[in-house]
Amino acid sequence: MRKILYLSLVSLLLLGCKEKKVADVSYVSPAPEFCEDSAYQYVAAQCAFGPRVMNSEAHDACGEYIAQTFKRLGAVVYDQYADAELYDGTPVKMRNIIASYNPEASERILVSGHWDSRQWADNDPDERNHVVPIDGANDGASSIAVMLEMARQLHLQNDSNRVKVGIDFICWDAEDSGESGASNENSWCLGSQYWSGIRHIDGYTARYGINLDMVGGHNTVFYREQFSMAYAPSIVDKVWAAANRIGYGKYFSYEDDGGAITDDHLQVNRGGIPCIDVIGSDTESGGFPATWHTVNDNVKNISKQTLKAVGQTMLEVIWTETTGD
Ligand code: AHN
Ligand code: ZN
Repeated sequence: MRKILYLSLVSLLLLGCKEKKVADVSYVSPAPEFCEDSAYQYVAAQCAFGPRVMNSEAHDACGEYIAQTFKRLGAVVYDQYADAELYDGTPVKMRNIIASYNPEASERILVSGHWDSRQWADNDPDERNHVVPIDGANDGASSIAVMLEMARQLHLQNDSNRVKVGIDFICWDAEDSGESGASNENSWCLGSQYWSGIRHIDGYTARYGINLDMVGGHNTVFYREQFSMAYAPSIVDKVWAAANRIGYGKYFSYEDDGGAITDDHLQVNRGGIPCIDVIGSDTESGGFPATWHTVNDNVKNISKQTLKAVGQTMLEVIWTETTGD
C-alpha cells in the first residue's frame, strides 16, 4: 500500500529545529498518489481525435475511447444515447457515458464532467475563429482526464486500502453548445438535462456529486462557486478542506467568492442530488480561464500541476469517505 505523508509547514519548521513532535502535526493520507503525467496523456489522447463536436466522427470515436478505457480500467460502463436539439434547431445525437466502481454499494459518490467540446471559438480575439471548433483540452478533456486517472487508481487499489463507497463517473455530452451572451440557460448542459430526467439506472441516487470543469489550465484557481454554496455548502467545505489539508490551498482558495455559473451541477441538483462545481477561474482576471472558448484551448496550454492539485484532492475526498458502519 502506498501512502503519502503530508508534512505541514509547521512540521517542516519543527524538523528544522530538530523538534521531535513531528507526528502531531503530520497527516498521513490513505489516498494513493494521483499521477499527473498519466492525466496529461489522457488529455492529449482525447484531443488527438480532433474537436469532439456532436455528429462528428471525432466525437463518436473519442466517446468510444472513453468508454473502452473505463472498461479496461475495471469499471461497469453504462451508456445513455439520446437525441437533442441545439438552440439554433440543429438536431444532435448525444451520448452520456457512466462508469461505475463498486456497483453493489448503496452509498455512492458521483463525479462528473463534460466530454464534448464547443464547435465555435466565439470568445477568440480573432473574429475569424468564431466559427472554428475548439480542441477543448481544458474545457472538457481535463475533467475526463482527471476522472480516468482516478479510475486507474481505483483499478490499482488492493484489499488493504479500498474506497468504502461506490463511485460513479459521469461523462456528460452536449454541455458546451449553448448560446453565448444570451440568458438562454437551457441551451447549455443538454446531456445532464437529459440525465436529470431519466437516470442511467432507475432510482439511482448518490450521497452527493462533484462536477469538474476546466481543471487543467495554467494560472488557475478554484473559488467556491455560488450555486454550489447554495445547494451543497457542506460538500464545498469538505472538498476545500481536503485540498487545504494536503497542501493545495493555493488552488482551492477561500480568498474570493466564485461566480454563479450555469453548469452541469445545476442539473444534478435539480435531480435531487446535492452537487458542487469545481470550475477553474483565471488567477489574473478572476473570470473564466484566458483560453476559454478560444482556439488556444489546446493541449499546449495544459498544466500538469493543476491536474495534480484537483486529482489528488479528489482522491483524498473519496478515500476518506466513510460508510455508516
Ligand atoms: C455559461 O457560459 C452560461 N456557462 C458556462 C458553462 C461552461 C461552458 N463551462 C464550460 N464551458
Ligand atoms: Zn465551454
